[in-house]
Amino acid sequence: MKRATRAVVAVLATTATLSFVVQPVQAGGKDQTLRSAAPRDLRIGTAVAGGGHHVDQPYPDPFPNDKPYRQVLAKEFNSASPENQMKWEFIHPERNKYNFGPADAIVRFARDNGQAVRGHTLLWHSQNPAWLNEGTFTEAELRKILKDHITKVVGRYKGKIHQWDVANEIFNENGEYRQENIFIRELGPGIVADAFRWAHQADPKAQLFLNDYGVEWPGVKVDAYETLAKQLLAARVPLHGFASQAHLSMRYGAPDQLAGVLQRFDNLGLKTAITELDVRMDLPEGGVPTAEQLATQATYYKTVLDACLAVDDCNSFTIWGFTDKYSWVPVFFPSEGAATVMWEDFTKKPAYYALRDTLAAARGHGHGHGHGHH
Ligand code: 9MR
Repeated sequence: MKRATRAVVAVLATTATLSFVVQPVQAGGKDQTLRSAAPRDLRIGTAVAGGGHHVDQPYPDPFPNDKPYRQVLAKEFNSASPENQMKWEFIHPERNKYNFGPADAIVRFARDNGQAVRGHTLLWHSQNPAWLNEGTFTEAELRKILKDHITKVVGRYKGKIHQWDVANEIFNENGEYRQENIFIRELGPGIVADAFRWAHQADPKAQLFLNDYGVEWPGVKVDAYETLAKQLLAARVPLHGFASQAHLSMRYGAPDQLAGVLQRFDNLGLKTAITELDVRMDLPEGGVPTAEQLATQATYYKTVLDACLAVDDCNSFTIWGFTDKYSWVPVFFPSEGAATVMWEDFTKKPAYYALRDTLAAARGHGHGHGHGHH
């Protein structure tokens, strides 16, 4: 976030002009938004709701149907991450059939609203289609399936994706390669490097990331990523970044060592990012958080943002949904919730203001002269 480079001055000038056009509300005053308050070199993103857990909920598909939701999405954010719409089971439901419509719609919306897109994800153990999980393939076939998928999906959005989560959650809590990942299990861990190479061939400008949860504190999982990152870089594999998802629970402390973790990857020359931040809490009887809980939640959000702001090349900060209306949290953790920065009616919680004020202060203190975005 801090370094200035000549090469990006032109890019920044373009970005500045663009954001003036699409964003009449400038930094300062009560009309400030997250994106208008943010330093120019920091993308502020959200997951775009659809697919996954939403499919079983009693509401229409959020992104295409909820107009007020789309308005807040456009106004507050300058980065968008398809929550499920680019995952294998969604975008590649049958072996010879791709379903690009919903992802295309998000990419178009992002372009129309001056937003970057984070692609999610290409190599993961979860949310893979039955034809893949249950098929019987030779090693050569499986390898070709992965290569074709990456080539096709990344290639379709060439030039339109800022960052791709190429490899998602590839290590378990002990820092071992996850054997649930069909590609790693059947083809060996070397497939990770190939996934990065194929993604780079398909879109040479996209920044390619490793992405995981449980890396907010130092430990064996972070060590495993650091070792892998060094190996990949030594082998000249096109790896560009390391991301912390940051799915947090107030049952555990705030991640006060996160800046140090990100710095270890920054030291390797990698970009870093926060990709899926939310902060869940145990809901009291009646389901309404106390003022104290909301204040604590705000400090967790701020801790994570401060960590990103403290590290030079942390250029992308994404929350995993902005409204409790569509959060994955209560569906997966029944006694917990209220994890996002806005209530169901899009009114703002203390956590929203903590983010906005912290962004505005960072911008005021001369951030915004760091690396640009292509
Ligand atoms: O938010 C996503 C939800 O809609 C899906 O049902 C769920 C299924 O695994 O995945 C959620 O997103 C996950 C993300 O893709 C990877 N990191 C953890 C996220 C929360 O589970």
